[in-house]
Amino acid sequence: MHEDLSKFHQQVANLFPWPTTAKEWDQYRLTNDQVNFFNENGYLPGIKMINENQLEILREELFQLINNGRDNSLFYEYNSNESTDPKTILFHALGEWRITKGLHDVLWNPAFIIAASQLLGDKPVRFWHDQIFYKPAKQGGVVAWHQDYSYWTRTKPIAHITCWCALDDATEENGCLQYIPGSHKWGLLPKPVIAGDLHGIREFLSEEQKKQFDNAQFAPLKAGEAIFHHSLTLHGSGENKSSRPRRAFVINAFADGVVSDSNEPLLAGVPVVPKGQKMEGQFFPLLFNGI
Ligand SMILES: O=C(O)CCC(=O)C(=O)O
Repeated sequence: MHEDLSKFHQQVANLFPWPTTAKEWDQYRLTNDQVNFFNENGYLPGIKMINENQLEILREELFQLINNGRDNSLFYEYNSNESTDPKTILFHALGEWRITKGLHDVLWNPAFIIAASQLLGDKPVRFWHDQIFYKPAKQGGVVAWHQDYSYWTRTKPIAHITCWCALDDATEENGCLQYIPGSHKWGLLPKPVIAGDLHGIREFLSEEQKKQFDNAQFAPLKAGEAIFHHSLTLHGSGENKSSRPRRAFVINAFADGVVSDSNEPLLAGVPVVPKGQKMEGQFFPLLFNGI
């Protein structure tokens, strides 16, 4: 039985050096241009998050979880293959921060928490949950176009952000993320089957919105880089037909103050946060309260 690392609300392996002065924090700050790009387009690519050493540790942890994690009850969700297409594979799991030290410590990566706070409008950052997405070489499945918040309406108000972090170079060939710039201003859409038809969302879109797909942008990343997106930004990713895997972990967070909007457990195995009550406690730690 693994120790549940959700009890620890700071780094446990000190994978990421913690700044001690304001100047050290400043090196992680986004520029005004980057924040403006995010506000205009709903995403921000190319943020350096992880060095070579850290990458090696995280890839090894991922390997162990993908190969030996199935029976670990600390996962909120574990899908060896969530793809609805029998010819492809999409590994998708939630809750790895509770299990391995590196994937726990990524939540307290200064480069993540500073950027997340700025992109949330200079707010304190609270953790929602994490995810692993793994598309194996040659047969990696799609993630349908969607808005993250369409799966999260059990929490409110909308003040959520996603940080997708590449553990391999992510390219058009191996199924990197794609975005519709500005779609975070469209309002909330219905949710499609996440690992189903790539274009399932289209049945819910107006002709004008469908036209915006002509302007879809691929978001290739180098291993160790992250992309942030707003929780209403429409995004998805295609198959991995290349000879290389496409591995990534994701941190989902929100501005402190978000409350539960459900009397059901918000994540499998996590005690109920009654409707209207603030999200906090063991499973929803405050990651950053300003410097
Ligand atoms: O890894 C992918 O292709 C999809 C990730 C995603 O949808 C997300 O992080 O919100």
